[in-house]
Amino acid sequence: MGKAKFGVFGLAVMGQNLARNIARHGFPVALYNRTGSRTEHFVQEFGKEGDFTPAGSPADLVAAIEHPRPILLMVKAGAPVDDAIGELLPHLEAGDIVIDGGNSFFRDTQRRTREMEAKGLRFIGAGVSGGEEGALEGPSIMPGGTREAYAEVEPILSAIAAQVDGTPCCAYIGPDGAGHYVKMVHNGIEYADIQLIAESYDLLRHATGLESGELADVFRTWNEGDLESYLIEITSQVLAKVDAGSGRPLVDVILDEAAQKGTGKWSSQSALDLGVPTTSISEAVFARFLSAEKEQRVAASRVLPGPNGGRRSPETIVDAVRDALYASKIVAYAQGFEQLAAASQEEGWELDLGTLATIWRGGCIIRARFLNRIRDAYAEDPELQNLLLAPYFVEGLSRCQQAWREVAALAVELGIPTPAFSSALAYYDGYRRERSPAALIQGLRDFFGAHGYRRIDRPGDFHTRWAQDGSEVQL
Ligand code: NBP
Repeated sequence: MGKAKFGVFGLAVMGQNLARNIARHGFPVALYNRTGSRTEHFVQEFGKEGDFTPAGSPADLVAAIEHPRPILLMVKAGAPVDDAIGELLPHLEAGDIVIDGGNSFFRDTQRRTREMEAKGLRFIGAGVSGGEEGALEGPSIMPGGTREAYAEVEPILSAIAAQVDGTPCCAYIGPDGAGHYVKMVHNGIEYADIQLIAESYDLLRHATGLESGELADVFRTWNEGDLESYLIEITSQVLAKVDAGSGRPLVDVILDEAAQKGTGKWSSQSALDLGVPTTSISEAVFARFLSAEKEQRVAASRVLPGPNGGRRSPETIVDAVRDALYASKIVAYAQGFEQLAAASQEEGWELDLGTLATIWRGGCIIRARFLNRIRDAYAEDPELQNLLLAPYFVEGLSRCQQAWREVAALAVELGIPTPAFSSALAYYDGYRRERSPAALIQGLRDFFGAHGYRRIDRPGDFHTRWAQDGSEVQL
């Protein structure tokens, strides 16, 4: 038997399914996992699906693969990635390519790239989206590294990726940490998308009294229009699910504390560093934090008053909530893409935003009809500053903005928190504002801190002696 063409290190859910996907496409795969029983279990369960070579040690894994060796790491992000690289290093040879397919922090990827290249090895930081099912059936893959290293693994990555209209959902992203950065912002957008869906559900549930099964039908209908997407589709499925034990909708017996693994938080932290207002993503992260304060919320619910209820008929608000969701979603994506453009500029990555929209159309969690429109918007105007300004989205926002306002006002009136809807609307109104109140902010900063200000009628920096004679000095 010949040597394997590819190695997979780490056989938890993602590694297993990617290994099976690669083998199903005809590439012989060598396998290794720190805990050997996982490898044995894999071979028993799936060994017949393809040409697999199980390895009992990192040395055996390396020996089983044809040089130059592409080895995919699918281990927990953080220290385990460094541990895995450390175990492989003594056995690797110049030219071998280690691909980190986990959700690694992009700064770690930049460091690992430097360390590996200093040893004559090549490193690809690849974001992989699509969860368990995507890994097996076709994920969206976002590889960052050198172009020549990518060219060597491209045939395998493109083959196993999801395909939309004959185009693989995998493309070269940029140098070093670019792939993991893009995956991080993808996840940030996913947080915002999910939060907006949760707010739509909450508002409809409490304002109209519709039951989960009825709301499942609402989302199913929404999935036939502009909102068509994987997340809307599975929302309808989650809402329709009845708990076998209690007979109640499953969503009603799930504890209302949202967990997170960190990519949304990283995305917000990076946006703050870059000075990009990704309010929708940050509100989504904060909303998860607030949800996790369950005990406090239960206590506060008995003390802090809210408004006096009030119901609306579904006929009056279902379409309005759909429009508010669509408009807010446009803002969330516009903010995410603005962050990607800013990071690209800062890091010198030369990200192609249209390509990102293209490879997110399939395989990944935020896959949606909408991404075709984002791809088209960048194709029509590669210099587009903000997606809100693309003609297609201007039309959508114009159509939805009135309902959006009514929904935000209704949420306030009924005391239903909609931080993502409301902040997206505030961003929209702030962005389309020719003159903002920042003039007063500058005046205040100059008053208490002599920080200076610029004028609209003359060039230069100025300071006013506010507390003295009120005279102006040019700085
Ligand atoms: P996990 O993130 O749960 O990691 C488990 C794997 O890491 C096991 O193979 C485990 O080996 C290995 N590992 C650990 Br933990 N510490 C190690 C160490 N010090 N040295 C070597 N191996 C070590 O697996 P996953 O859910 O399959 O995810 C893999 C990566 O893909 C993660 O970065 C994750 O964030 C990312 N990702 C996950 C999803 C998803 O839907 N789950 C989607 C997209 C991306 P062991 O068996 O010996 O403990």
